[in-house]
Amino acid sequence: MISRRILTLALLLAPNWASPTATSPSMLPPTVASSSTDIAAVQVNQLARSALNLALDIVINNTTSQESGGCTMEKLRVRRDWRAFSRAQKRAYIESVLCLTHLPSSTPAKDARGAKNRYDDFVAVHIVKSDFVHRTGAFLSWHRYFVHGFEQTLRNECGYTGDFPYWNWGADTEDMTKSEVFDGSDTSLSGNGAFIPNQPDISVDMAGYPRLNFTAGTGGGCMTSGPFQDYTVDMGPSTLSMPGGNVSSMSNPLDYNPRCLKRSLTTSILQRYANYTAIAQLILNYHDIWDFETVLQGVPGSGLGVHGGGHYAMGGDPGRDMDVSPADPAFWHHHGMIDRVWWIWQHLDLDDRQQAISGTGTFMNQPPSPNTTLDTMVDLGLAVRGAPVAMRELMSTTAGPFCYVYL
Ligand SMILES: [Cu+2]
Repeated sequence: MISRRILTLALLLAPNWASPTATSPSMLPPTVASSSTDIAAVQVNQLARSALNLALDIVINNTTSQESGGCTMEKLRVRRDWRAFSRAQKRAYIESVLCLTHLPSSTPAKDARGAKNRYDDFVAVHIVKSDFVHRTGAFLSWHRYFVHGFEQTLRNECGYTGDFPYWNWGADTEDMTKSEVFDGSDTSLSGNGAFIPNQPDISVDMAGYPRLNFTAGTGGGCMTSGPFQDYTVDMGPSTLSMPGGNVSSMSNPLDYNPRCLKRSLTTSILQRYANYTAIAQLILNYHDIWDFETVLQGVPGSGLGVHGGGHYAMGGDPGRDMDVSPADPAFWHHHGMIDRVWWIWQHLDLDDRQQAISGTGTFMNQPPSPNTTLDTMVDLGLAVRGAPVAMRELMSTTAGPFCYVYL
């Protein structure tokens, strides 16, 4: 029986589904990023389409299912732009995230006193691992595993059956408050925080590099609408950039410190760092994994990259807190897109890029530590119990523990 999923994918891939190798010149993916964001938007789509074709070829031609950890067309999941979700699909996703916040935590109080519910388990492990999974060789793959672990938990413990979403940054650079992710409607992840006037600029200090300064944004206070209005951030702050340049942190960020979720949507940051041209440039201009992941995370002292850009554009608390950032439910949408960009980049040259790793095991190699390799073991702590896995298992989205592609 041909599964409906294959059929759906076939329709999505038309017209070049029938003969993916007979690509006409106009269908060739671009090699130079356009400075026009409108054209760059089309380019990013073309690049994603070509990655999808390649990924599907691999899954379809994979006859021995062990080779790919059992990823077949029947099992393959498709991650989609939040804007392409129907209202009902958005509600189902939101309900499942809220469901996690109502399930008991599986983290013992001795490990994280502030982990009060199942959602918090993911925040706790991110706080604990933060210095080992940011600006390290494990950044991209650990977060791929982390997002997947969250997705599996939504499915296994909250009955979620829909697709996993991503936040397509480039679509929201006109006005973040109108974003389908952040517009405050009942199908969003809630909106802006209440406006706090006269806030000084945000000033980001990164390990002694020149500071980066940004406007404090259009909110700053507790969120005033949407499904997560009553949601509580339970841990942190840990590394929270405050207006005025200070960093706020608890002596133990795993302690219980319940407070509202604050946002300060800052379109100018998203526009500067995560517009379609920036996305296309990131994918097309950097051929080495070190360059790619450094630009993606922001070259220290010179920019935020798409990664920091997305987090700081959400703003507020924990949006500007590297360690506690998953406590904002939009974290998963943002990191879905981070993973998608990496996935597209990998598929431009799978031979050289699929298994490419660069970096050590500590944040900006402080303190110095050995290089991360394909044999380095990583885990998700108590959020998703299970044996640690080797980095090599996390490099393909259609092998190892994964079986998904992006539209
Ligand atoms: Cu992170």
